[in-house]
Amino acid sequence: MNPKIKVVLEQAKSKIEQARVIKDLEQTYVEIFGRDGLVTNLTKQIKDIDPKDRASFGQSVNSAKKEIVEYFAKKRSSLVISRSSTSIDITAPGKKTQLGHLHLVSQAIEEIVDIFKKLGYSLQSYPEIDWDWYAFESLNMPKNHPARDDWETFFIKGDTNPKYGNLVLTPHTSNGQLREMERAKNPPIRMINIARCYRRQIDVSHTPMFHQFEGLFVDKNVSITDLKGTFDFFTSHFFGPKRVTRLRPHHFRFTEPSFEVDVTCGICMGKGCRLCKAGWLELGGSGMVHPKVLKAGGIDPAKYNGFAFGWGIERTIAMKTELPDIRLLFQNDIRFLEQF
Ligand code: FA5
Repeated sequence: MNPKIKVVLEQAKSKIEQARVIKDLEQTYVEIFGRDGLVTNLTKQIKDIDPKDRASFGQSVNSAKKEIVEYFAKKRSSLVISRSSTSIDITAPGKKTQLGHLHLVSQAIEEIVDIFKKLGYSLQSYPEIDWDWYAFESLNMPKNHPARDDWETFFIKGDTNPKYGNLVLTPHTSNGQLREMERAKNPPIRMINIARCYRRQIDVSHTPMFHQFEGLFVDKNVSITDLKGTFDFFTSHFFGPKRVTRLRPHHFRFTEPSFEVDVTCGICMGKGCRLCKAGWLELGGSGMVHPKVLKAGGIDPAKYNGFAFGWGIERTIAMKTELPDIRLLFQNDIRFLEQF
């Protein structure tokens, strides 16, 4: 190699070698390939070389250029690697990992199940899409009965069974009553069925999808005081010992007698306020299981009787936390959910 080219090559390499950070390397590039750079000046000399040596001089300049460019590339990647390995600032504060928690509805479900387990109830799961027979007919609500209107049901087109009728999105968890009687066959029965329910309703206290918990107790000589005692136990454990229940006569086709269950308002404790008006908030429906329902479930009403109840989880939460609108539970607003 021509000694001039060799000198430039060595100078260029040594300059590149001295670069400590990428920025130095950019400056070095200008010094080598810039307008007045080492290699640029070498290239300018080609025209002054004796014509017989010019070609080989030119080729040597080119191969020196190539070597320098490769040298640059190597140096650049070594600087990038060392930059990334030294750029961790171990004194910087760590990023806080956000911890989630169970949704309010799931928390309430766990709490409710725990309370009823203490009374010997077992949790069962029954379909959320079920036959008309389980949702209505077996519950003493024959086809075209006006009582069905209260449930504002979503019907599923297509599937019809000669014995069981249409498929519906269950409007309440009471379909679990018959299914549990069929499963257990013989009393005693103590069941809790928690499931999603669907109705064509939406406002501050109604959502088209909500959760209910259904309780069913069947045994010999069950009385209304057993039913009332069960509600008092639930209320004092879920809402606290200061709140009490009352039964208000009502009508359901599948219980006789039937009651609405009220709990004293958590704000005024029964005195009456803007939220509750008269001191009480409605928890749900209940009653002594109708003999026709027991019969439909294969249980002899002459030997056994029992009670059933069905309450909305979202409304129960609203009554505990003084929620003004149950739709908040399904809007997934983190600012709301974080509060629980
Ligand atoms: C029933 O659904 C009966 N199956 C309850 C029952 C079971 C009575 C067993 C007797 C024996 P009702 O339609 O009132 O009853 O609903 C019960 C509760 O479900 C209501 O008190 C309310 O808490 C809740 N609920 C009803 N519809 C909605 C809705 N659209 N959104 C939120 N909660 C609702």
